[in-house]
Amino acid sequence: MNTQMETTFRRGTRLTLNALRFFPYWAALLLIAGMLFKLYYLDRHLNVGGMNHWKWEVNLGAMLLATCWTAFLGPRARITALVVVDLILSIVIFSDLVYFRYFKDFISVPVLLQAGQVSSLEDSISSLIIYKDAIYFADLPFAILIAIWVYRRNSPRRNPKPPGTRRVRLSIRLATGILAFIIGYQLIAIPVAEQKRGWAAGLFEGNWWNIPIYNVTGLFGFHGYDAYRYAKENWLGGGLNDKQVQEAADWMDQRRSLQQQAETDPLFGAYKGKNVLVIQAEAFQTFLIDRKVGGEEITPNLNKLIGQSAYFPNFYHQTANGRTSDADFSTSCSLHPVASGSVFIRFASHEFECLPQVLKSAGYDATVHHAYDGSFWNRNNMYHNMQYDQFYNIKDFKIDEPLGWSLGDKSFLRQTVQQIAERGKSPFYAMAITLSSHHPYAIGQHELNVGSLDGTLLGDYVQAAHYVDEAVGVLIDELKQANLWNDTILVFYGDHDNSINTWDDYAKLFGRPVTELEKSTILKKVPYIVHLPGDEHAGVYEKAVGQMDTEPTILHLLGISTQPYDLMGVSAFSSAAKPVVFRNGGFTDGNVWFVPNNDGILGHGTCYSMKDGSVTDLAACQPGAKEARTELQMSDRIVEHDLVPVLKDRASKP
Ligand code: GP9
Ligand code: MN
Repeated sequence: MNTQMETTFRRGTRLTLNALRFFPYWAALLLIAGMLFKLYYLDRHLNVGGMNHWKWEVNLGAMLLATCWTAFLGPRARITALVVVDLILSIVIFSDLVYFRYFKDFISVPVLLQAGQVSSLEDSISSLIIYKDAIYFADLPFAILIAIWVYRRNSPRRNPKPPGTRRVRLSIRLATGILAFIIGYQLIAIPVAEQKRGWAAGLFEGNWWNIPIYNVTGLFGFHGYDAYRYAKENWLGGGLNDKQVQEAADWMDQRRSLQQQAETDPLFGAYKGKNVLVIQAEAFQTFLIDRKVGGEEITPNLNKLIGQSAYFPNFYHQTANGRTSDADFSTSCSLHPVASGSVFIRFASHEFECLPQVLKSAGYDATVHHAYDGSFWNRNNMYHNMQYDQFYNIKDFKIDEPLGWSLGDKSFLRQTVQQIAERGKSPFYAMAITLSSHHPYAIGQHELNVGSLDGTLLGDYVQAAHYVDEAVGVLIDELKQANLWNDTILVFYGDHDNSINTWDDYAKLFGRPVTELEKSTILKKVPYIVHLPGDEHAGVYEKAVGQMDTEPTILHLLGISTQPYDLMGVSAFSSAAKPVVFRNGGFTDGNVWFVPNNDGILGHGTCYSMKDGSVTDLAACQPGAKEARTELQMSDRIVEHDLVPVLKDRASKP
């Protein structure tokens, strides 16, 4: 019986192997099947809209395109190529996944251009990987074993010629490769064209967000499109036509008239000639303010400062995946960051009208201080372009308090005040960018009793924020000692969220569950504190404002008109209202809060009433959502196509 079974098994194996020789593309099919599973698994994990019914087709199409060329190769070269394709695509999926966990976006070509920064993110990266991710590489050992087996079977020594003459074999390879290419191309082109006729109309022109693009094209399709987009922008002359430039000019004129209202406000110019010190605090969020943990205030110094300042509890960050550099760009230059990568890296040579440049023309000394490598986020080049008089970077600081990524914020802020005082220039504009509270926040600070949050990311974050608050206390003391406190406008804001969305932990910290609306607002709210000399105009200002309103706010206080410039923000102190627009197309005007759906269709978004947090009729959000898209599009035109000098030129002509 046993021998009979063995004979049957052997015969079966021989037949299968012979069949495989007649159809030598089975390995490619195995790879395609494995990769489709990985893409499906990834999609479920990302949870950004689920598999729409076209996604299987576009993913299959992408895989046919990725493998069709291997049909032209002989058996050994083909199997090697397939293993390499498997490895590369698995790395692409895995890298996108890790990147997505932190940035909620995919890696694009501009992001790759800033990849030199990855070594600094090592601690963060390891905290973003989980053991289940091994699944993306689980097939590779088998792929290598199969490759060894194919190699052996096709060794010249054994020389088992595949069936058919050489000419027939070559024709079959050619026909298979071309057919796979045509089918693959159509499997992508037809669904994309179909969706562009429907909900995705304008998506590829607007480019406001990468997630809906992924939802149309699948992951590999997104990367293909992104490479094309980059090539078009940089090498294929994707310039704007006259009508598009005119639209941007008209839009800016409208915004300028809104800004002009601030100039009739009694506060306009009330602090003319005063110094300005702006503190951009790393990942510092509003929910920390006035909150206690273990009976102690997390931010006692900031709470005290708020009592003596103008405080904006409805201030929002407007960053995308350029993180710190995006916050810096939109506050300093009053435009939106770009949807992919960072303006600091992609467009550092373009012309903008940022605070240092504008204030220098009003006689200010302008410096920027950040205790980290000067090339990170391409700061050396961008700050030069922004016309700062000096950039104090890691080389200019004494590392007398090593903490986290570099120097602790206490020493950093102390030395920053010393640097300003040593320059002895007046008036001055200085910007200081803190770093101690950077993800993953484990800087060994344990002053607070965070209870059950001990050892969690949120627990470490709260401890780090408490340390930053102490550093603010040090800063205020130093400013007072240097006799600068009474002549300086101090602005403090957070650069972006902390990338923590473990809502159960937040519920523990708040002592109550987190509402759906809060899950969205918490991640966007960063504190905004403007301390004016003599504690003047202290109070809570409820107006909804965003980072890009900072430059006009400071110009307002100093009495410098925004009219000659192309800025998108409006002073936070002005009663002129405009919505705060987020990079993903969401917005708030203080009354409603719009969260776009991952498919990008306006009608699929969620509209919240901010009064009671309830979901309200989408009609209340739709006009604002359309305007938000236009605002993003106009900003992109100005930033990406270097329109500032063009608009200036037009304005100067009668
Ligand atoms: C490093 C700091 C961190 O210089 O700006 O940047 P981030 O990772 O928050 O964008
Ligand atoms: Mn940051």
